[in-house]
Amino acid sequence: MVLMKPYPHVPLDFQRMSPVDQLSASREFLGRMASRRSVRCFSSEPVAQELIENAIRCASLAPCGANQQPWTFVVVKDPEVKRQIRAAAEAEERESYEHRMPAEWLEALAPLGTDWHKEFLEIAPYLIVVFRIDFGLAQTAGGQVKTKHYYVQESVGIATGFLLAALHMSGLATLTHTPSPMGFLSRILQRPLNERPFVLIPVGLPAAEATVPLISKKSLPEVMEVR
Ligand code: IYR
Repeated sequence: MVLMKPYPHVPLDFQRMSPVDQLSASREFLGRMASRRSVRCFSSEPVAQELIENAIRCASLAPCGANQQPWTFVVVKDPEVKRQIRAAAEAEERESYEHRMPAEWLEALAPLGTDWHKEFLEIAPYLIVVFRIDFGLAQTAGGQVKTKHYYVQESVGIATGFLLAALHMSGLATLTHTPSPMGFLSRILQRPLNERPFVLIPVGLPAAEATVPLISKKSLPEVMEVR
């Protein structure tokens, strides 16, 4: 086996903050993130593409296994492609809600009031489809060879968290949508065989009449333990 040479090391660029500034930055970020909600009712109003690009740049800075960056973010704005995605998602979701989802799952979802209709897939100005790259494809003299990727699920999950936070901090509404199964996204978006859809994120502004379910989140003592 041929080991790659180690990267050269450079000084860390780290801005030390005063404790006072740290606290205020931490509280401000918490305050902004606390208002994030999953939105299912979008306005078709356009939003600047740079907001989407900056959020994806932010997502692509996420820490990841062996720095392999095993993700592709496909941005869909073409109405015809959005129409195809909605039609395919609704066909799968209808089948799921009517035949595939067990009673226990339907019961867990009942308070959210979701069903197979997914108008938001056509109405939101952008859909970001996150793909995970399960393995690399390297060209060698002997042809194409697969290279192993590490912690793909964790890495793409972290990047998606960065993406959702960046979009929210830019004043945009999002939904983490996982129509199941999602294979139609690979076909419609013509992705290579080493990529699999991870999550479909409609992005835009909420409709003026948007409502959200009145849910609560667990308190700090419920989610944190200090020892
Ligand atoms: N994918 C379906 C069902 C669904 C599943 C979960 I878990 C949710 O948190 C919400 C919905 C749908 O999008 O309707």
